[in-house]
Amino acid sequence: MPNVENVTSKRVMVVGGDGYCGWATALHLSRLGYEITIVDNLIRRHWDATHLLDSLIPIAPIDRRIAAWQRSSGKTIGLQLIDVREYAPLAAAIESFRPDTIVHFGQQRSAPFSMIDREHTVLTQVGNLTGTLNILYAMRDIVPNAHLVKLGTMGEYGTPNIDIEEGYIEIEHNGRKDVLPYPKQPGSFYHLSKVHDSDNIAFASRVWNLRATDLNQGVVYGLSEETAGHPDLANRFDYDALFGTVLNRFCVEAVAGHPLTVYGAGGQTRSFIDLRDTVACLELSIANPPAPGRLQVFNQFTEICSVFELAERVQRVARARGIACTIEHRENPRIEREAHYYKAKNTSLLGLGLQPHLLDDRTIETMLDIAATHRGRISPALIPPHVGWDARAFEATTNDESAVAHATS
Ligand code: NAD
Ligand code: USQ
Repeated sequence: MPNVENVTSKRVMVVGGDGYCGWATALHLSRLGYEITIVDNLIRRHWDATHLLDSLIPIAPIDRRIAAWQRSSGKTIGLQLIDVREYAPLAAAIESFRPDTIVHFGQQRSAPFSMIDREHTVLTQVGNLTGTLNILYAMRDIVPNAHLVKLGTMGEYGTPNIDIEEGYIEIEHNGRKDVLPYPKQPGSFYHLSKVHDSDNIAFASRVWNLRATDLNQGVVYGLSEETAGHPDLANRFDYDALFGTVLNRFCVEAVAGHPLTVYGAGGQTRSFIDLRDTVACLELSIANPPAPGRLQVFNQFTEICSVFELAERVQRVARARGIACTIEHRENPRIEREAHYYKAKNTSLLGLGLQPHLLDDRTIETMLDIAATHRGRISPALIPPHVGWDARAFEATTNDESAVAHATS
């Protein structure tokens, strides 16, 4: 456990601190003794309402969450209801709080949401890039020694037929060598927004001598410890087809008696991380800022697994608990490789001391228990995917019942 007295960063601004990763991180850092201010415009709650979605676990309004944390921990968390796409309020918040670290989770983070239509693509890319650019300018002009810890994503790399390095790769070309940014081939307009962000942050770090860390995080699952103490501290748990991530979805589907929705063949291989490790990675990244001028990149995941293997693991654990559980290969709404090479490096955070919570049966059981506890809130209508990467082709196939795939036991 790091002692906050020994690290230079004490004031941390958590942008997106009302969200899944952000709320868990804010509480974790607050418990460790960091002074925390959350910046959030609560737009994710608005998007949920607009798309008729709801977190499986009910979440309290942000002011009640913060009050509950103060009662249970004795610690205060500041709150600024600010949209980081607006420069003036963001600059004022940074001027008054003067953070040592700005952790940036505050973006539109769903790949399917970004592929709904032109408006959602523009909203995702313009919104995500604008927020990051505003933060970079505010750092340059107000807190040039602060450290930006920015959430990127493993999906920035795509699925190349060579090993994935951490941000940079040494290339020899025509007899000369250089260490260059790793090539990016992301799979959605959302993932592309993270690639553009990475380039913008690398450039700003270089020309303005800023300190920044890009955390290329894998798919997150589960819950962290600090949110367990009181219902008002509870974290969101998304299982719907827009924002739900794959393992959270499979666990809810198993409990709901819905076949596990493997898209296509299921050979899509991805990197994964438990939310308990996400908060630990944030703690380690904050404590280990880079020298100014060069973007530091960490791959933030603990294991690699195909979607079908994941479904089989959930099915095995569910069946052992007496839950009848089937796996369904659905028409894939995404355009992505369903069988491919995948090997990615994640040694930096392990080298800094990360002790991973690997996905074991106990963790899956805990997630099935969460789903069972909130069974009455599961809406089966939220499970089937309804956004396709090629909308016209996807609508044509999903309207044809015979094309929606078969169940396997
Ligand atoms: P989330 O949707 O639960 O939370 C995002 C939060 O940011 C919300 O509270 C939202 O209101 C806020 N926000 C969005 N736009 C904002 C703006 N313009 N101004 C202020 N606040 C804004 O998302 P999450 O799952 O917690 O993800 C957090 C970050 O981590 C995202 O950047 C995401 O890309 C990245 N990430 C998430 C995962 C995952 O599996 N959840 C995996 C890899 C990377
Ligand atoms: N998938 C299924 N069935 C489902 C849901 C998903 O087979 O019911 C498949 C998808 O086709 C995909 C994989 O599972 O191949 C992962 O999908 P996901 O929705 O869990 O994750 P993704 O869209 O990549 O996005 C999530 C977060 C995003 C984050 C990303 C990390 O929403 O914010 O950036 O995970 S990563 O994938 O490493 O880029």
